[in-house]
Amino acid sequence: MAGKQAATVSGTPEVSVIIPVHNERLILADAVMGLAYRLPDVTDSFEILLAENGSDDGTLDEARRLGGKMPWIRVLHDEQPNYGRALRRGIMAARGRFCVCDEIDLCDIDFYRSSLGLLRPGRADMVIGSKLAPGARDERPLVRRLATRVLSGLLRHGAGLRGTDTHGPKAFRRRAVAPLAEACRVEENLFASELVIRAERAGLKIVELPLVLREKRRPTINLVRRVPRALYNIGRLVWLFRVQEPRRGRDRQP
Ligand SMILES: Nc1nc2c(ncn2[C@@H]2O[C@H](COP(=O)(O)OP(=O)(O)O)[C@@H](O)[C@H]2O)c(=O)[nH]1
Ligand SMILES: [Mg+2]
Repeated sequence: MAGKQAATVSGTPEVSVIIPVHNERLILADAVMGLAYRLPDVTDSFEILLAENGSDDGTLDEARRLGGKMPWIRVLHDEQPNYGRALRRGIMAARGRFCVCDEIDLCDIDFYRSSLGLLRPGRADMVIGSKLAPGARDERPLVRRLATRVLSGLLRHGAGLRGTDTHGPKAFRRRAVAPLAEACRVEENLFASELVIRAERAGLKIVELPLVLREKRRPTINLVRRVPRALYNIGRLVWLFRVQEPRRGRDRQP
C-alpha cells in the first residue's frame, strides 16, 4: 500500500470518502485497505472518513488503530447508532473538493471512477448509484430488492422524489451539497433520501448511474427491525416536503 499511497495529509484532498460504520470490525480493515489500494488509480489525493457510532463489537478501536497508522484515515465517533447522523457528520467534516459516500460492504472503485469523471468537468453536481436505473443489476435477496422498490415508490409518490433510488453510493461537489446536508431534518435511515430530494429541489445537476450491487456480507441490521423506523421517517419526509416546505412554482419541473 505504502508505495501506492497518494493521499495528502495536511493539504486539501481532492476526494473525501465518507463511510458510516456500525459493528463492522470483521470486515473493516480489509475493506478500507482494499479501497485505499485502488483509490490512487482514480485520484491523486484522498482522505477516508470512518463515521462510526454505536458499535459494541470493537469497530471503534479497529478504526482508531487504522487511523493511527494511516493519517489520511480520520475517525468520527458518537455513542448512539444512527446512520444518517454519521453520514452528515462525515459530510460536515470532509475537506475534499468532492465527496464520495460509500458503504463498507460495497466500496466499488468503478463507481468512484465514473462519478468523478462526471463531477470534474462539471457534468454533474451529484452522482447517485441506483439499484433501479436501467442497466442496474441487484444481486441481493428478493425481499431486499422488493423493499428497495417499495421505499422508492413511497418516496416518489409521497415526498416528491424524482430519481429512482436514494440509498446507493453518492458522489458530489462538497460545496454544493454540504449546506443541504446541514439543512436536513430527518436522520437515521432516511437522511440520504432527504438529502437527495433537497438536491433535486435546489436544482443541482444530478446523474444516476446503474449499479451492479454485490455486497460483501449480509446487512448488519435485520430488515424487519428497520421497517417501523423507516416508515416513521418516510412519514416525516412526506410531512416535511408536502406540508412544511411544499414546492414553489419555480421548483416544478416536468
Ligand atoms: N455509523 C453508522 N453506520 C451504520 C449504521 N447502520 C449501518 N451503518 C453502515 O451503513 C452501511 C450500510 O449498512 P448495511 O448494513 O450494509 O445496510 P444496507 O445499506 O441496507 O445494505 C455500512 O457501512 C454500515 O456499517 C449506524 O447505525 N451507524
Ligand atoms: Mg449493505
